[in-house]
Amino acid sequence: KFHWFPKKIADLDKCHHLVTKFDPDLDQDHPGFTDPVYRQRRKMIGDIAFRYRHWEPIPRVEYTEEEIGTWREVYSTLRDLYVSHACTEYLEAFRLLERHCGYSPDNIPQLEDVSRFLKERTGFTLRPVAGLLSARDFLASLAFRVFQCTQYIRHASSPMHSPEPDCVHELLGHVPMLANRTFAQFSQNLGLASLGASEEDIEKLSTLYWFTVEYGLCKQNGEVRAYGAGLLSSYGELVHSLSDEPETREFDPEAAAVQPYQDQTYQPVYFISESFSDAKEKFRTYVAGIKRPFSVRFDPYTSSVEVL
Ligand code: H2B
Ligand code: FE
Repeated sequence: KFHWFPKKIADLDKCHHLVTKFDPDLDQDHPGFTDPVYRQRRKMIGDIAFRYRHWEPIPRVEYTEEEIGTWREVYSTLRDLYVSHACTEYLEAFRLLERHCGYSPDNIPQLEDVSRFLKERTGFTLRPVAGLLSARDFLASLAFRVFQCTQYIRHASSPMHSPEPDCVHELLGHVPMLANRTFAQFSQNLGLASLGASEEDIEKLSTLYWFTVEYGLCKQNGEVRAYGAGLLSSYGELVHSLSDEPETREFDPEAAAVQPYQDQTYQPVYFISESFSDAKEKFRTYVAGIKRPFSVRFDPYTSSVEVL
C-alpha cells in the first residue's frame, strides 16, 4: 500500500535511482556534452559510486590538474564572498574544514576524509553517488544521516555553473551546513518524513528541501545571510539572492512546499527563516499534518528505522 523504504542504513545500497535529465550523455546543454574525454572521466568516477557498498571506505580519486584548476577558480571566488554572504554556522564549519579536512584552493577534498569529519561533528556520513538521484532515494538517505554525494567535478569550460550536482556543489554548498547540529537534525527530520510517503508528499517535501536546504536564507544579527547549498556554491546566485532583485518571504513550510521553483535560472522567490531552530520547529508542525498509516522512529544505536 505504501512505497518500499530502507529500514537499515545498509539498505541505502538499494537507493541508487538516478534522474538523467542533466546527465552529460543525454543533456545537449550540458557543458560536457560534446567532450568525450570528460564524459569518460565522469563515467569512471560514477562507477565508484555504482560499485560502492555501505561499510566500505569511499575510494579516493586522484584529480587531474585541470580538475583542480576548476576547483581553484570556484573556491577562491566564492571564499571572498562568504564573509559577507554566508551565515555564521557556515563560516564556522568552513574554517574547521580548512584546518582539518584539506579544504584549500589547491586541493579537492576527499569524500572519505570529509565523511569522517562530519561523523564526528553531527553523525552525518557521506556515500558516493553517480549523479542526480531521485528525490525519494535522496531524501530517504537523510533519514539515516547519510548524504549522497557526487565525486566528479563540472566541466572546465564552465567553472561557475553546473546543471547537475557535482563535488563543488556538495563540498562547498552542503558539507559545511551538515556540520551544524541543528541543521543536521532538520535534514534528518526531512528524511524521516519522506519514508514511505505518497508521491504527492515526496513532491512537497522535495520542494521544501529546495527552498530550505538548497536556497534558504536566514536572519542573523539584523542581516539576511545564505545557508542554502545552491546559493553557497554559485557566485552569481549568492549575490542575486541577497540583492534587492528577488522577492523574499518569511519561511512558512505550507507555502514553501507548493511554491513553483526554477532549476534552470535564479530563483524569483526566497524564504527567510528566523533561525534554524525556528525552521525546525515550524517543520515539525508541518510534518504532523502529513498522513501516513504508520509512524517511524530512528534508533541511533543501530542506525535503523523502527516502524510503529
Ligand atoms: N541528487 C544528488 N546527487 N544531489 C542532490 O543534491 C540532490 C539529488 N537533491 N537528488 C535532491 C534530488 C533534491 O533536489 C530534492 C530532494 O528533490
Ligand atoms: Fe544540492
